Amino acid sequence: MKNRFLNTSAALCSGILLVSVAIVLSVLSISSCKPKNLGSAVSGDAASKTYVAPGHYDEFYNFVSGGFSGQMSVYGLPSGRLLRVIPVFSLDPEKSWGYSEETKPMLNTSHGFVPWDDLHHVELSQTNGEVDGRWIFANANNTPRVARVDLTTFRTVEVIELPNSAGNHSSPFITENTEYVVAGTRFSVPPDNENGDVPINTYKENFKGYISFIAVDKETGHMSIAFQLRCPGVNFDLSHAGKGPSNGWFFFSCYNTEQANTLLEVNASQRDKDFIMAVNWKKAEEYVKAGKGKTIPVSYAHNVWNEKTHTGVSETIKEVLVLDTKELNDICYMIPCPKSPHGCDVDPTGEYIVGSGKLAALIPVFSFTKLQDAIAKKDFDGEYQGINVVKYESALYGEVQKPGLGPLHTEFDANGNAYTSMFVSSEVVKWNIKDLKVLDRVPTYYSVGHLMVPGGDSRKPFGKYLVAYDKITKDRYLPTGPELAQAAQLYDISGDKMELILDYPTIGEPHYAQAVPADLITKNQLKIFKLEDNGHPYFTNGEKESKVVREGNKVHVYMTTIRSHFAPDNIEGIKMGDEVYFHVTNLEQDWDVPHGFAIKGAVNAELLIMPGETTTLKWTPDRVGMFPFYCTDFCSALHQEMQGYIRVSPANSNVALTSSLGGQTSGKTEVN
Ligand code: RUQ
Ligand code: CUA
Repeated sequence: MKNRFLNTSAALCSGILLVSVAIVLSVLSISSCKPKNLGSAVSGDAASKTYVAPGHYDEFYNFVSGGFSGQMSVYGLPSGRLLRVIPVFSLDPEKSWGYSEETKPMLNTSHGFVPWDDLHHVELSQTNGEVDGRWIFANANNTPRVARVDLTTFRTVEVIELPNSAGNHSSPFITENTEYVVAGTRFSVPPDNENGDVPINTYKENFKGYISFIAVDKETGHMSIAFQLRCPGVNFDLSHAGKGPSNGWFFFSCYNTEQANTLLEVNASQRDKDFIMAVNWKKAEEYVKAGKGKTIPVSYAHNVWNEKTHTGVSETIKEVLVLDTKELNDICYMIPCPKSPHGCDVDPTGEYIVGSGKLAALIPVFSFTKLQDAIAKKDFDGEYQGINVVKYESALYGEVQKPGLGPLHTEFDANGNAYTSMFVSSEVVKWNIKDLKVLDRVPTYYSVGHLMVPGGDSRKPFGKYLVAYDKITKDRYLPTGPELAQAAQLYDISGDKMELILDYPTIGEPHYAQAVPADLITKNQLKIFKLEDNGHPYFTNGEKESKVVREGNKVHVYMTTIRSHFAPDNIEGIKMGDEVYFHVTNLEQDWDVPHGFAIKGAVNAELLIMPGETTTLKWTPDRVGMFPFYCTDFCSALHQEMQGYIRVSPANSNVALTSSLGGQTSGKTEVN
């Protein structure tokens, strides 16, 4: 049985090898694809290192992208226990995200309601280059958006759409005081205000790559697009901000500098070197101040969660400020980087920039100091689309030789070491940043993508653990049909040698992840919403105020919920053709006492209402009859008693609109 799985895995691995990197691989052994000693990979004391006793807390929160699930999940480390799934660019029936009337606007875009996306990267906010536990940002790849999740509530509180973009992959990465979140487009396309109805093979003339600089308000976290850079039409893949001495710069990996528009697999792998684009964003800011930007008409959605009204508000923004990097050509410089770079990572000192060429047999490390010297001396090797190309050797600090196959991403510890994932050879390689010597390598199971060290892309990594996020798991778990669980693998990196200590399955396909010491988050947790602060327009301040109000064919139910009943719990006089809005206020003021609300036949999911909050479910009855509703969250010993009835009559009936609780008319009934 086991062998059969392993054989499939080997076949699959070599399939990947043959298709994507045949050229590089012909000289190298392909046997490294299948790790050999499965049995000996985990040592005896691994369990004690990951054991978090019942009733005890994990040391870190680990935020993990869900890839095509559009969600973010939260795990504890080192236990690997799943704590929560946060809907970001997705519907979530569990939390009524995207189903309640209040949350729908959060998923609005210029294309309308888009309740799905492909979430690849998460990035924690930083202060002085250190993770501060305030917010976590996430990207939507497909319909380009950036979201902000508030870590006091673990809720998505803002989503901004990106104009002039497609495939928002190089996103969202932040500067060291969270001044900006940046987002680079993966697909270059004709800009929104230019004619997009052009032959695809006019790529070279008509397609452009845009990078967005989203300003983040220090106090509130509110995002706004400060400016965009109009760049050559390449594919931007990943990025990271400079830090310390390189603060003020941003680095983006680019591929398809061939500007192919078909069969990129071959056509975008022609050049020996693509680029890392170095962006001087402080310079860009100066140009903005000096009025060098052009305001371009566009249309994009900006959705903000209002904490007072417990409601998302979507507004459409109609223009964006653009700086043209061809005209203002001291904003950007191209650094040649071998073979279709993917990851682009900056070490904790801010001096070293690591480019990971997917098809390269080495890892180049660039020096920020050398880059600055080269720029000052105009040590250029011509131009690329109007942008100066710095000579490779002039910016290069050195190369890590023979690191492994298919380098993708690099994270750092606090002791001057780097860890690079090797997709093709399925391993993590540890190397020293100063002397570029490989120090250790461990297998992953299998085909590792991103890596995560807590604080590993900040100025202050916490080290201790490394998590590898694997694309393929094959024989690691009990099989679950054609699709197997994706996985995270936890390594202890506190010693010289990396040691695998835990495997745990993940939700969706994990890409980037970040972790933060638990106390940075726990100290700020919001436990309830205060009733006295509730500014929802349909807030019901106590059972006495519960009521039903008819406005034409719309019926608003001002409902409250508290252990263990709804007020009102009997409603009559609803008619066919009515639209019923249940505005449910949870009157509880205790931590962890949500109530649910569900009604038979509702196409919407249930509601899950937090203490002190008001949430709305829209329901259109489709037949005459009796409709029970009930609480879906097991809230007390009498949870099963938490229920009610709604009577629906024919459109022409003259049953009066009434609502009651315990036989008493509940509040008033208004017919407007
Ligand atoms: S990606 S596995 Cu971040 Cu979309 Cu590299
Ligand atoms: Cu409220 Cu169950």
